[in-house]
Amino acid sequence: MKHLFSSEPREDLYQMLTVSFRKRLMSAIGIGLLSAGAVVASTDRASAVSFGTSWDRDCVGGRGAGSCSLQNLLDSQGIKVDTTKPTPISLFQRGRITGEVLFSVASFAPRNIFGIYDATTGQQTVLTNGTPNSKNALKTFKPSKNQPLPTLTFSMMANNLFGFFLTTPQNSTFYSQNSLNPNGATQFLAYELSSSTARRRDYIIAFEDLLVRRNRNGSLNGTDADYNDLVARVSIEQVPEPAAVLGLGAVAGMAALSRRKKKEAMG
Ligand SMILES: [Ca+2]
Repeated sequence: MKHLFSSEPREDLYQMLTVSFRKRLMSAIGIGLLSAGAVVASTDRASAVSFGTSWDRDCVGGRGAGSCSLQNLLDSQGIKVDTTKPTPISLFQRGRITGEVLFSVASFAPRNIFGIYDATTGQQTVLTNGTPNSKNALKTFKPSKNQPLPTLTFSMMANNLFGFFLTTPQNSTFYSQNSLNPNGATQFLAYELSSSTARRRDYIIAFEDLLVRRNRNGSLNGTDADYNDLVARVSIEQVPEPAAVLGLGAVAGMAALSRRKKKEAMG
């Protein structure tokens, strides 16, 4: 077996799901519209993060819990990111999204549903479908010395401002916007990579799939907050606005018309 799981980008990967609007999602609309104007509540973005000790063991380069930390796993893949300093972004500009899941150290992995949601309408587009053993389902993938990298890639167009979501088998959906999560919990981290250009933004994104909450004494309650449960590399490339393309089309049409008129006049 060449890869633990392997999937070519396919049309059927991007199953469109229309979600019923719940209260929280309705507030997403307001927040989406606000952020379009570059005004976002600071609680909506993770600008700092407090990692817990991972419950996972024996990842690459070691045997203890530390070997499964997000930092160690990214380091092991040669990705230069300081995980203590996430990029404070929760919604992303429209564009062509390409990327790949890097790893998913989670028992929920085969049943987690990962995708994007339109910040304005709340409409979700699924990237990995959460059906165990299906071609587009994730599998638990723990990088270690002898395991090849998975190649679950995705490529799709986001026509509007969007965020990322993760729906778990516990029927929780976690959003890149903290304000949509229970108690405003931080379930999503983003790290912009130095390979970003003016036209293309590159990120590492990371989800924690158990609700991050704390006891009164500050200790974690029911979660390890290790953010290694679904980690992907994502690029978002700017593309011309549909209106601009239409505009160019109209200009070309006018030019053709005027050429034809000239020709008619001459002929
Ligand atoms: Ca976790």
